[in-house]
Amino acid sequence: MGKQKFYDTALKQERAVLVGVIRPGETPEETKEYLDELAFLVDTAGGKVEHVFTQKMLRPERATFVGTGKLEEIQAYVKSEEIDMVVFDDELSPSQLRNIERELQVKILDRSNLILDIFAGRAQTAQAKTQVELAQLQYLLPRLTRLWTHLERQKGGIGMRGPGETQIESDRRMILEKISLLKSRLKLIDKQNETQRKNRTQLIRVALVGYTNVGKSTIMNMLSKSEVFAENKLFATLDTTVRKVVIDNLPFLLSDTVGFIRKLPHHLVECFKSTLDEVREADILIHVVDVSHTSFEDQIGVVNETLKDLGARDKDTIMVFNKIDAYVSPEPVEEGEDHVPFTLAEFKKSWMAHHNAPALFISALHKENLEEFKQLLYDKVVDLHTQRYPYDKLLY
Ligand SMILES: Nc1nc2c(ncn2[C@@H]2O[C@H](COP(=O)(O)OP(=O)(O)OP(=O)(O)O)[C@@H](O)[C@H]2O)c(=O)[nH]1
Ligand SMILES: [Mg+2]
Repeated sequence: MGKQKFYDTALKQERAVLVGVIRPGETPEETKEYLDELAFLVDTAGGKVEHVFTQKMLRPERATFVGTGKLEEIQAYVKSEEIDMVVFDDELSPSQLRNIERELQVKILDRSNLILDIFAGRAQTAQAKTQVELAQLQYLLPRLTRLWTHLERQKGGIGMRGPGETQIESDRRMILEKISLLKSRLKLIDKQNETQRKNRTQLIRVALVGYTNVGKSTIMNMLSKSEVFAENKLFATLDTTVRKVVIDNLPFLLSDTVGFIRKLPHHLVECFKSTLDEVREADILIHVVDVSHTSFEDQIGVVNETLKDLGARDKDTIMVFNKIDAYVSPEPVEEGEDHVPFTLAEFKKSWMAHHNAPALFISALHKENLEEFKQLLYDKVVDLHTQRYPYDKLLY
């Protein structure tokens, strides 16, 4: 697997601080999880997290997201430590963004535009590029005024209002035109893809789904001997890849798609719906879980919710608990002992094995228990294939 240089490391690495609000009822572990994930996103985007600010609040402040005192604290830190950007864990409203930017005088990002930025850097095909650009413009549109207030401040207020508004208006018109252009381009691409999919006859379609970074592409590569880009960064995969896989003379189609994440920006989900057609139209889903991740249970929940959004929740599903090599038990088995890795037998006895769907425990990286996985997949595909094409010679 070739490692791809994603961002130009010759550029100075941007120094970031994170800001999160702790809501009532949230445990310290949950808060840590959320902010660790945000830090991983910053890392994926090429930045370096220097500090994390949190504030306990019932709900974020309407004007500045965090309270005035906290904002002053952040401001002092940003100044003294020469911070380049401040990243908020939730989507900021256009006015929050404007107010915070005025106070802090550095680049302000929220979770949504951080994810959009990563997506923009990852997109390879025309389809993904168009989808990301569309989502970015839709994100930008209500926030246009912010750009203009900068100029206003520099040039002084009186007499600027008129030309200012005109400028915003023409920018907005340009963006709206671009949005409709991108939408029609996407429609065309969708049509082409649909025709392509229709042409794939008589093959059962299996889709790998799961949270980002759980090992979907690694499994795809292992099963199909292909070379899909996989690495320990979020959203390594944006474009859907479909491969013909053969197990014991039985061919079927396997697709690898974009990973899901908590609080995925709404526009992005909308724009990526067509990429996710493979999931929506699949016969069988392989729901991959990174069992070594401390919040893998939450991740399963996020994936199930996203599948529900896509209308794909009720499909035949195989749960694959991956990365068993990296799993350590949450509690010491015996007093005084350290956390120990689970054995395969222990996994099979755990609650995970008694999920509603058939469950499997593997390590894609160490090629552990793959035979059982292949066998289960094979059985499922044969079942469906015989139901659907009872007279097909292929299987006899
Ligand atoms: N320890 C361990 N690491 C694994 C295993 N399978 C995959 N990984 C690693 O997990 C990281 C993510 O793997 P990918 O296959 O890129 O994950 P993905 O689900 O395709 O991720 P996105 O495309 O970003 O959503 C890589 O660094 C893999 O080497 C495993 O069984 N054990
Ligand atoms: Mg991937």
